[in-house]
Amino acid sequence: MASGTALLYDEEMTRYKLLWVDPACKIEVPERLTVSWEALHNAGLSGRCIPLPVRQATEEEILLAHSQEYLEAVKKTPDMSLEELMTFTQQYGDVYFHPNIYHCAKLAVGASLQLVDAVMTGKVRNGLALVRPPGHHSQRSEASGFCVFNNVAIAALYAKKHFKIQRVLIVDWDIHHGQGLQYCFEEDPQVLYFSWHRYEHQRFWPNLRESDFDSVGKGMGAGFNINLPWNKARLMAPYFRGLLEHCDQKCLTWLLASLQVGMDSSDYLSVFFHVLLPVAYEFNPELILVSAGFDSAVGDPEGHMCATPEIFGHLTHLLMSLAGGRLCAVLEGGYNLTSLAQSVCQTVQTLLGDPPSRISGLSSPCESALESIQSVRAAHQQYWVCFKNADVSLWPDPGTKCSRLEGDTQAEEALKEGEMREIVWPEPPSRLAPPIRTGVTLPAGLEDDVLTSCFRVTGIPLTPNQVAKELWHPAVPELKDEKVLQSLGDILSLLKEIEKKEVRNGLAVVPNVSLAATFGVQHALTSLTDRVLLVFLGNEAPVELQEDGRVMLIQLCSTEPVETKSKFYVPICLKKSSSDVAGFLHAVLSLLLPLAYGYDPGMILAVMADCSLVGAVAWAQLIGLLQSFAQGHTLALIQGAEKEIIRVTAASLLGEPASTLGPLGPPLSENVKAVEKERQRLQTHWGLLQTTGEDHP
Ligand code: Q9C
Ligand code: ZN
Repeated sequence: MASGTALLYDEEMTRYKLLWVDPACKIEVPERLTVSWEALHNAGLSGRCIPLPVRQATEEEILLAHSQEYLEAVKKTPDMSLEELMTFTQQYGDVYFHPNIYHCAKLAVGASLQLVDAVMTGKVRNGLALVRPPGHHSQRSEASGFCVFNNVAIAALYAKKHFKIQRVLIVDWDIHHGQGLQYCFEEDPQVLYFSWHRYEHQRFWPNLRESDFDSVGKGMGAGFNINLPWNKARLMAPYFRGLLEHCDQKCLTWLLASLQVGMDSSDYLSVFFHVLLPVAYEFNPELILVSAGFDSAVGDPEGHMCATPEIFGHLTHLLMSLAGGRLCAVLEGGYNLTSLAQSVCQTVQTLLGDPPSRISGLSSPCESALESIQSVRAAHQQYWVCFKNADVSLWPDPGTKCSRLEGDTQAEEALKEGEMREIVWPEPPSRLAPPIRTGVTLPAGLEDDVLTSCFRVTGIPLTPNQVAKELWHPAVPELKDEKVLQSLGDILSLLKEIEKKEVRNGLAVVPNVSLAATFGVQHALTSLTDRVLLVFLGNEAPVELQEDGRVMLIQLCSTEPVETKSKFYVPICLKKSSSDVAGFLHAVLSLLLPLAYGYDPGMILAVMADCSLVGAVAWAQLIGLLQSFAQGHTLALIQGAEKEIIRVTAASLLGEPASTLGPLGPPLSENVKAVEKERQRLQTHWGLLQTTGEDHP
């Protein structure tokens, strides 16, 4: 299994800049690369990566995505005078040329290809290419939006050509629409392009009709182009103008600080849960390329969004469960140097395998985001079975648009300067990177190469009285069993190691999983955290839940559970779930992950009571995804000792990418219905479960 994170960077790519006055281009500066590189160095992250040399792309490689005429034209730029450069630049939109940009553009493509090579040959698991100029706006015969050659497009075509792969997923989380990527792949069913972008009903650059949700791809590529437009109007024009007129500077500053001007982490995660991830799992990519623009982070002068840099750690982590972990991130935009550097660090630290930070205070996506989610799901329901079973009868016709909100450009201009000075956000907390990651207590005789990389923890001897005290229950008959008592000592020992930060997560094979889970929850609540998420696969719910919210129980079972009104108890009854992998995945993506993000647990107990409920690969995927939460503090408890389950659980806890789920068929419709019923019951309590706007419940 490939391991290691590649980092590609060459100082040469800082050696070009804007040589004349152009307000549209002044934000694209060489410091974008130097601050990112220095931040990685200062955080001790670049030292943990595998440095790979950057090379120039060959002409043949550039011609994979560009025309000969365009290449010949760009080739002449190193010899142009300042005046000639300015004239050459003028034929394109929002881009500039410099005598050294051709050289840098060849390095940017070459770095992306070196990264693809290293990942596809298994030299590394994943990586990031820190490059300038960016690529996703550049087209076959056109430079655009600071981009000269389309780094990611060429990388995808190169991967298809040299490694004979048939499914590449491109995730473009830059705040602009990568129209160059869309044009390159819109007829290609082997490359799935996903982009979210600030759109504002075509008022935002590049102002293209084809950036809307109804551009789904063409011909054979229909369904393989997914656009998620962000349409929130930032200023409610008449209302805001009135306020401005009666406002002094101080009042204005306060007003701006309290205004939510863009999408936040809740909006981004909702799109991942309800649009991108379901399609991505169904597509089953062999490689993921990320057009990693960080102008979608807070503080950016282009994006004006509100998502904090920590979110990129999570977006990265959510994608790392796909394609066997083969992920290549290539820098695109990002113009607030502080926000950019922090976001780059968050991304790289997740690629390296450290658990993402906890994200607190997530709420619901905003109305406008919900409307876009709903629209794109409706537009794509004929192409993807994951959208097919949901009730779409109430969805708006994808052809109908909501009324265009009038922006007030004058007010916007007046505000820009002051606004950018005001945006502040807390520095991301330093993340946990314990030296040893997975503690195990296992029965003897279970030797395996995966398990040897775990840290063997010795159980703490317990008396029935000590256990009874912890459980607040004087007489538990099972405690007479020596093995049961010993397994509780194992759990106690693992939890203490986690508390000491000696290990991040743990695995125990236990004879009585219900008692073990109850004991684990109680102990975690006493000494580790005030919120435990218990993910329980089995028919007998183990703990008696209090309504105080200190425990959330998500139970996957095969028998009909009792009706509940609790927002902390989520029973999901799945029929034939071990064969209906698609149904299981639907439950995980549309219910479990949004709930867990909303709940923000400090500890996770993942309990496998009944191995017949779900296959080893699906379970391993779940364990991998759960590492997004609680700083990776997961305790996995398994009843019985099915060797394969133990092995894949340990591998996932160690951070190895789970095997892919393979091509997914349609989920059983009764399972989709069961999930939908719970989702609807809970969506008023847990906003990340929502998929539809208020007008279309
Ligand atoms: N207000 C990338 O992020 N428009 N390109 C600038 C200035 C062009 C962005 C308008 C933005 C291009 C890779
Ligand atoms: Zn951008």
